[in-house]
Amino acid sequence: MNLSVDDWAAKILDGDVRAVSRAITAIENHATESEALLRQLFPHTGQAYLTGVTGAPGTGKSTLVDRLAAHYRKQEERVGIVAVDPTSPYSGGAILGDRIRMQGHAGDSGIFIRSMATRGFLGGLARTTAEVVLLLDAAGKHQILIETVGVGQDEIDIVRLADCVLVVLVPGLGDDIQNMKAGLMEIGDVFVLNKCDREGAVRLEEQLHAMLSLVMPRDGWHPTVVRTVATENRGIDELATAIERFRKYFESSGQRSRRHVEHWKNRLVEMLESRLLEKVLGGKNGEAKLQELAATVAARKKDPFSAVSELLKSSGFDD
Ligand SMILES: Nc1nc2c(ncn2[C@@H]2O[C@H](COP(=O)(O)OP(=O)(O)O)[C@@H](O)[C@H]2O)c(=O)[nH]1
Ligand SMILES: [Mg+2]
Repeated sequence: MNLSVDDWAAKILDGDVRAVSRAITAIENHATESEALLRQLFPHTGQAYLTGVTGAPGTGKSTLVDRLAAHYRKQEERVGIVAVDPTSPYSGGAILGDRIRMQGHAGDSGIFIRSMATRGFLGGLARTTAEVVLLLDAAGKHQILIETVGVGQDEIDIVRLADCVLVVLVPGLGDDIQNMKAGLMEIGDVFVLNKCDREGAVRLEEQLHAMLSLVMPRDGWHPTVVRTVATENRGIDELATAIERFRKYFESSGQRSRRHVEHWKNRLVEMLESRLLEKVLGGKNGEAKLQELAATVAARKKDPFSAVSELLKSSGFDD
């Protein structure tokens, strides 16, 4: 396929699967045309509703996403799924597992599923994911589901880009709320207690409510708690309703647009950072230059302040 950026963008706006897939690859490879594409597509974005799904590995995020997707498809909503998982099994064997599980949707052109490769440095994953989400938005997906393991800051940054954040918990396995990452507690708009077919669901729910009562309601919203058994499709309608309620609340209270401004503020800073880094340390000698300067500083032959000034000056910035 040898398309001009204009034709490529037009195909994406049409929801053409191959054009979308190619664009994701371009984004992942940091290819120059991805920026040109996203510039053209940007005015057509902002329509999709983004739901982030996070929680420890094995809590059933993929299963939930799959069931939610099926729920939305029944309502004729087009769905995009972006699965991010920094652990290696996901980008190897588990991708296959996901594909198999998602096979129920094979042949349904209203659903697009992509597992993200976790490569790149300097927080590249959050950026890549955000760009892929823009792309799916432009391609006409109504609902975009973003799955990520809730382990680190990067993952938290990823779900932050969502309009609604689901935090998935499961009973048992010593998986006490007390051990839960504080960061996760703060970002959940809806808490999903999955695997409620297991023992300990009631105890977990009690713990969660106790914990939530201590957390200040964020933007006037008290997080909803929904019980599910994803494998049996139980609680999925209730979950979709909870997401919808949150959406209505957020849209009517003006919080959604405030969240979007906050999001773009962070993104602009990130983009600026990465552009500056690219200017200063990009290119094929960047890594070597950094290594050499770092060694000089570590050996106390130069102070770090002078090292940074030197880098800035060498890239044409006045210090
Ligand atoms: N018993 C039970 N198992 C579930 C439930 N939801 C998912 N599972 C299983 O838990 C395992 C991990 O699910 P997966 O969706 O891959 O979790 P993820 O790592 O969070 O994406 C799989 O074997 C699922 O079949 C549930 O509600 N009950
Ligand atoms: Mg998964």
